[in-house]
This record gives sequence, C-alpha cells and structure tokens, in this order.
Amino acid sequence: MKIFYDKTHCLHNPAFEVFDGGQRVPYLESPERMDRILKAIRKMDDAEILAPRDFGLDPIRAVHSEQYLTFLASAWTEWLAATPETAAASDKTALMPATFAAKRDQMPETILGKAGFFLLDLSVPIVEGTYSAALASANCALSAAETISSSIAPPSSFALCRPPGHHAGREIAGGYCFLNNAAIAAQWLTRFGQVTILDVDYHAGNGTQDIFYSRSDVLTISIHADPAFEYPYYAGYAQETGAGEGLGFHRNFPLPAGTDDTAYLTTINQAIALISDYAPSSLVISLGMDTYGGDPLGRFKLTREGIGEIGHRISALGLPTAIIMEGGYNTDELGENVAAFLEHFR
Ligand code: OKP
Ligand code: ZN
Repeated sequence: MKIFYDKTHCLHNPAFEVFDGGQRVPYLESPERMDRILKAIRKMDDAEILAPRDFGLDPIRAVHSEQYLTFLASAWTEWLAATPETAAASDKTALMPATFAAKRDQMPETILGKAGFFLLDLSVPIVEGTYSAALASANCALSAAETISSSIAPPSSFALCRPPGHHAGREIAGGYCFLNNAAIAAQWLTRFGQVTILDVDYHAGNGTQDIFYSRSDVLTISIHADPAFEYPYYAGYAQETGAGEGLGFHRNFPLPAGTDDTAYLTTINQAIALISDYAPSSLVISLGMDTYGGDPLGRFKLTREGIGEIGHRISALGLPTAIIMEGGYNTDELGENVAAFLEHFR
C-alpha cells in the first residue's frame, strides 16, 4: 500500500490548547502521534512510504473560501505585527481568540477579530508553521486520492495527515483541523464520478457535513459520539440529512457513550448498505482511532479486534479507497490500531 507522509507537520507544534473549564493543557494532537503510526506501519509487509506531490492551491480552493485561505496564510505574520512581544514567545503563546462569531455577516479587520471569525473553538491555536503543515497534510490526502484513481495501482492508499481535517468547514477551523483533507481529496475525486466519504472518527465530521451538505455528488456519512453530549455539539444529529439537491445525501449515526464493538459493527453494516446503494466510483475514509477504549478524548469501548473488523467490512466493498488519518489520542496504542485497520486493504 502507498502511504503518503510529510514531516512538515512538525512545524505545527503549539505548546497548549484550552480545555473545558479554561484549563491550559499540553496540545494533545501532538507530532509524536505520527512517529507512533509510522513505527507500526513500517512493520507491515507492503507499506511503501512516499512524499506527497504538491498539488498547488486550486484543489484546496475548490473546498475552502478565498478569504479563509488568505486568513490562514497571513494569520501568523499579522499576529506578529500586531503583538510582537506576545507572538515572539511562541513556545508559550499562539494566536488564539477570546471572542467567537455567533453572527458571521461581516469579517472584522484586526487579526484577533478575524481569528474569532474563522476559528470555532480553543483547540486550533495558530503558530508560525500551522499553514505550511496544513498544506502538506492536504497534499498527502490529494496524493492518496490520485493514487487510487489510476487503474493500474492497488485500489487503496493511506494519507498520514496531520493536522487532521474533518472539523474544518468551508471557512472555519476547529477541533485541531484547519484544512479538510478528506473533503479536498473527495472533491478532487469527483472528476471520475460520485464519491462517498465515510467518517469513522469518534467525533462527528461537522466540517465535512458543512462542505457537502447541499450536494448529491458526494454522499457523506459519519458515525460518532452523539453531539448531544460530545464535541462538536452543534452538528452530527440524526435528523440532519442534507439540504436542497443534497437532501438525503448526508447521514449521521450518533451513538451513546460506552458503545462497544457489537453496537458499532451493527452501525457499520447500515453505513455499508448505504454506500452499496449509492455505488460511488471511489471511497474516502476519515479514519479516527479515538473510538478505541480508553482514548483520552473518547468514551467508546472499541477493541483492536473490533477496529480490524471495521476495516475488513469496509474493504469488502471493493471500492478504490483513500484512507485519511484524523484523530486518535492514545498515543501508545495508536500505531497498532491504525495497522489493525489498514491490514485489510491492498
Ligand atoms: C478532533 B478529532 C476537550 C475538548 C475537545 C476538541 C476535540 C477535537 C477532536 N473536552 N476539543 O475529531 O479527533
Ligand atoms: Zn476525533
């Protein structure tokens, strides 16, 4: 299997994020996550680790708005110019707003105003290397998409994306995500026909939902912890099924805390049936390992065997599949869990 990885992700290394109750904690979405996954993947027989190709900005512009991309590209420089002393202490600080836009009619002029406009929460601190890392991550996803579109290549590929992407909407960052890698890959693949994105991260793929909500050429499905009790709280409900032309082409499967292998696999079967009926020309998987029992951000109880079985059932669809890395924060178990899932793809 071709695996795309770019060490540029290391440039996105904020010192902290802010948890519930205002606690400043070390950034959980750490560069070390990638080291652990690479270590496990290198042990797999057919793993071929490659650098991504640079696709330029056009495939990213097809998903994100121009004013959002301009913000991401210049945020750090503007922050540095506005507050040179604060920004210079970047081992302790980052661009992070304290106000958020409940109403989004007007983009403010100043960098803190813009940060509140384009950032959804306190888990997307922007540092000097954030934009470069996000671009490299998107290029990994695009390279994985390109790989599966060739009829001579094996039908699946893996993008070792960091930062992750599924919480990033058309013009908003949130939940460790800046560019929506899976959406960018899926959009690129629509040139060959209909695409499905299946999101198996523990958290609802609210960014992906936002991007394709009114479209019927990309079926989006997310299986996740019920947003009634879990982040991202404001999207991912079962009654949200798309709008306009896209009505019926988005599906959410919210599940309770404590969900185990058996309950999850029942839901995976429902998702697989929807994908079979839709008969897409390719499949993009948003792969999160925070469904694993004991994940520091998750409340599901999946085992490694369960994760393997999910991979097995999805691979049985026999579709060209680009697997895109999202979350998973039990760093010690992360690599082996990813390997257990990937093992079923060729
Ligand atoms: C990203 B991905 C802690 C606050 C949660 C954001 C979680 C983002 C998850 N109580 N902060 O979907 O794995
Ligand atoms: Zn997650």
